[in-house]
Amino acid sequence: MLEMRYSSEVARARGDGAAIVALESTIITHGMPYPDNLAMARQVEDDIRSNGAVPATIAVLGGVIHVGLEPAELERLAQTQGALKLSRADLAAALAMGATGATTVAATMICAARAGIGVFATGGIGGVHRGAETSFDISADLQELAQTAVTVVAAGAKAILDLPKTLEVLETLGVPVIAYGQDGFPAFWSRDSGLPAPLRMDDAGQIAHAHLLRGALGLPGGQLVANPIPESDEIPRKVINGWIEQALEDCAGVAAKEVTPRLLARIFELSGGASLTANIALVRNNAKLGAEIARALVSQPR
Ligand code: PSU
Repeated sequence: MLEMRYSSEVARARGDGAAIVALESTIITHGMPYPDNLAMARQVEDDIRSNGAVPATIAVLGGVIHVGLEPAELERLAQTQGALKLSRADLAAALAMGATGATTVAATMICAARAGIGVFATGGIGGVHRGAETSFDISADLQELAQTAVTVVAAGAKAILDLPKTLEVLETLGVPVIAYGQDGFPAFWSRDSGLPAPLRMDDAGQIAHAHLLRGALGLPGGQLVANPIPESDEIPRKVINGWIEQALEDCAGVAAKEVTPRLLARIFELSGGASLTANIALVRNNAKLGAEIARALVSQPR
């Protein structure tokens, strides 16, 4: 009843037991403008290949979950105007309706887990929005991390969010938040948020081992690996914070699924494109670490 279509590259990798890294598609359709989004998506796939793993970009095309997109499918999706943004709540309905849409972190985790893929690389997860105490706007990504066993590599949570509250909710949900190679929790465009990360690991093998041990313990849910943006690509916190404040002001009144894409687009304008350059650099950096973790995962004894 549930059809999952695999790209030829991913089908081969599954047959061979090779390392696979899942990638989301909302970042392509809602996170970046065309044609930068297409260039980024191709580049990130190549980064995974050159680090010894196979990329599986996940999306829903014509009511079918695709795990891995053929080059022409990726090109078409990157140009699709008004593609749906599919999260946990929308996925089954979109399949039933034969819709085409991009998967968020939450929906990508669900599809990756179904396909037996344990590692997923993205830019930044969704989280608790500023003012959530009145708007109740909390991304479904957090609940997903609590229940679906996929290790997600991100540059922390997007700095447009309320980061202390995001960390609190992750703690409540029992989600391990592991900073990679530093003590602080990264803030997407900047290396440090000023907040300590609950856990730190410096080794991809250890992260893969912890992923398997959670399974052995019977714990549901995944891990958030918070990988700081490379130093040469970061935007200082003071600088990005000015643009974030302005964007929040300009986007007042925007609600629900629209909030994150609208804020990202406004910060892109205010920064003269600098936020996009940093965003692409951090996703590529996460893809590289994702490939290392995926390789460690397939080589560890179960
Ligand atoms: N990472 C990026 N850009 C993005 C996203 C992640 O660099 O646009 C997307 C992811 O799909 C994530 C979503 O799930 O933003 C968060 O949306 P919301 O806050 O509405 O849950």
